Amino acid sequence: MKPATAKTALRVQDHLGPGYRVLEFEESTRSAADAAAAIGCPVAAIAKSLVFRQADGAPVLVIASGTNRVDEARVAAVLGQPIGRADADFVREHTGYAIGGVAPVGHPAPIRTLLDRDLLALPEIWAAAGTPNAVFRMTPAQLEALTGGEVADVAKLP
Ligand code: 5CA
Repeated sequence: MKPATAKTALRVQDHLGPGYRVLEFEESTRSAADAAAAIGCPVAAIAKSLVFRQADGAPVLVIASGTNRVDEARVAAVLGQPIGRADADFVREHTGYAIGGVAPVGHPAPIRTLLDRDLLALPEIWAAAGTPNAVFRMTPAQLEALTGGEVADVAKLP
């Protein structure tokens, strides 16, 4: 583990400023399970960034706890319109990042963002920072401030 060196991760570090530290791992942090294993944190503390496409074509970023599955019907209810999963090109076009590295900041244009209510109860969380082996740590309050996201009930019920 070392400070960020990849160009995209350094760009995320610039967006975040000196109050945050983007870390790069030798191991993959591409999935929530990978990231939790590399960091040594609970999978629930990984903030998964999932991009959906609204019926009107606009992107929506849902940031969910690593142990939750996103319930598309609940997301659609919040948005007031149906959604579908984004493909890799749509994700890159609207976030500037590849799947597995989608950071909650630094998108080419602002994206409506929903924050999984379950993340708010945790002392600290980790999110991707631009590449599939870069992450950074924040509190849930910091995630809210960084994204301007709306706290919502988006998780599939068990
Ligand atoms: N770096 C880790 C955690 S810090 C990370 O980015 N995890 S993630 O969960 O936010 O991003 C991977 C997510 O991308 C997966 O949860 C999955 O929902 C989504 N995904 C994976 N493959 C595809 C695909 N082919 N098309 C659309 N979404 C995908």
